[in-house]
Amino acid sequence: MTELTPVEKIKSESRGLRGTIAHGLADPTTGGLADDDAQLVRLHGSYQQDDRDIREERRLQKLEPLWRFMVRLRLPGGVCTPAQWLAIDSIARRYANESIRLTTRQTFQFHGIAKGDMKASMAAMNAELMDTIATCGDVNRNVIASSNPVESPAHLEVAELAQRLSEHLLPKTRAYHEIWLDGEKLEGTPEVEPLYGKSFLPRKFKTAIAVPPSNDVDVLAHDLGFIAIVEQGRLVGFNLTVGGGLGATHGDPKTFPRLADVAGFLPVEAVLGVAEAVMTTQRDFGDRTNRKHARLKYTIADRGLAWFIAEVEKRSGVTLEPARPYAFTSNSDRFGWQQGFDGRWHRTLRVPAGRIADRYNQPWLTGWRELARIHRGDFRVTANQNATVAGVAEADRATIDAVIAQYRLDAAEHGAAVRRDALACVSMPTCPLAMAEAERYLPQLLGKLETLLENHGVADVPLSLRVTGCPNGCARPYLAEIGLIGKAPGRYNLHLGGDARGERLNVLYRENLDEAAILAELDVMFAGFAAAREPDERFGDYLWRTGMPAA
Ligand code: SRM
Ligand code: SF4
Repeated sequence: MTELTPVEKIKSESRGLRGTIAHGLADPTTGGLADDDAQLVRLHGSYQQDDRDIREERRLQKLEPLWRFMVRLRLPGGVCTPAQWLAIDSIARRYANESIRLTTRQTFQFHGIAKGDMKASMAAMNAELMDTIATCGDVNRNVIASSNPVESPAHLEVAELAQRLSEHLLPKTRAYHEIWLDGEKLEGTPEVEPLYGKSFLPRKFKTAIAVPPSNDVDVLAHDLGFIAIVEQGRLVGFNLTVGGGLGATHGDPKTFPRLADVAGFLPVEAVLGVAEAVMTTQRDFGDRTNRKHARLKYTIADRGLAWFIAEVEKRSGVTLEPARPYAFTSNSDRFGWQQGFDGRWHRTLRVPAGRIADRYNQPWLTGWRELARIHRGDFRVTANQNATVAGVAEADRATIDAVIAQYRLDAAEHGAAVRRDALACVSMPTCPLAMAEAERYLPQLLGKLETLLENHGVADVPLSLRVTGCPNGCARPYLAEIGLIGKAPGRYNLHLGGDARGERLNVLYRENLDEAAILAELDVMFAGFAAAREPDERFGDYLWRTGMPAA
């Protein structure tokens, strides 16, 4: 038998995710945690990182890496109140690196929190009823859902379901409260982890709910997904999707991005039971001997969809019906004011790469704080790294607009259309897995692409560009019309041909290109696109129609 991975031992011997984290937090001789605890702390929503910009300098000075923590909030459906936003702002200013990072899975990240400030940060989140439980690690992560707030009653139901699903699939250990919030220790009381057992899941597990025609959550990129079926204005159930996932390793064909399969239809009341069955099937059959082969997508690819569905039906007692018709039209966000079914207004604002900080001529951290001070609805974080000021009364729109104008919060919405849909993962300097820049490279790249697109007269055509610093795919680059996937500093693999609905993977076109080569390739293709484009045709569709250029 092949051996279990070391992470399996760490989880199963962790005493319900406690390990020696509490002890490590109190140890003033290092800014980090013991190796095993650094793994475990992920299941509490934090990653130990160091600043890679100064890693070498510190090594030469024989100093330990400058350990800091990235902390990710649990925010089902991306919903947060103004009071919560103000707490997030204050944590970012006081304990983190004075920025807030909106993620591709609808939540907030803080970067740069020192070990000594971790408990105070967690307490500040808890004071506003926020936690970070299970946002990282081998558990069901933050549940995401179509973020358009109250476009219809079905959207409201889905937002509420995201919350319930998240709660339902949470680990039950009290370790989080004990370690971070000085909660009472339940000495001697054996804890039962009904859904996870001692070893939790073989790998991360992600859940999303989409409400067609919007696929703003890229539901097919998730291990578990639900596509809302609305008939005669009523949410009647969901099409279940299983086995999506994007992470891959350069040069290892056994790893691959995979779109989820649509497995069948289920009524609303069956969702929690079926979700549990999908997750526990993966818990019991996922590969615990190889973390590169441990996601649900590989379990399904190896054993077959029919086997998987039969197992889920057996566990849940639910027989899936044939999938019902649905159609996605877009996986991007809609900017500008939108009116919901209840008459209230929603304003999604573009946040490039999800980073909200005060920069020269762009005081966005302060601007968003001012919005939170006056706003009487709620905020929604979108899975495209943007945020929505949601639930605004007609009478309040002018005040919101004034703050937006004062702090230039809409500055990123101007220029070529590609600026509005582009995504970039965090990458350098905090991500330990980054091979190339992403977030910090995006502004420069967009400027150059914009010039090319303008030269060819197609700058107004929507275009999805997604850049990541490595093949793990955190900005879902494999679904973009143009995906750039980091290979080495300044070099990327160029992927082409995603659609604009999150339903088609792109293909690797050229490897290891520098910027000049990328722009040269795209220049030729944009010229062809401009000349031969059919009405309303997107770049990715054009490439397929005209025969994808051979690599
Ligand atoms: Fe991710 C690991 C950031 C969404 C696939 N991801 C990481 C880590 C934690 C690096 C690490 O393991 O040490 C990155 C932290 C960087 C930093 O400094 O903040 C990181 N991932 C992110 C975020 C912040 C990217 C962003 O720019 O928004 C996203 C946080 C989402 C959230 O709120 O939970 C993020 N990651 C994704 C997505 C997109 C999605 O889920 O829709 C994917 C692809 C989908 C998927 O999971 O297949 C993704 N992240 C990965 C993987 C590859 C997993 C795999 O199956 O191979 C890793 C590496 C790993 O798990 O070993 C990873
Ligand atoms: Fe880091 Fe790679 Fe994810 Fe980017 S895609 S955040 S470089 S793990």
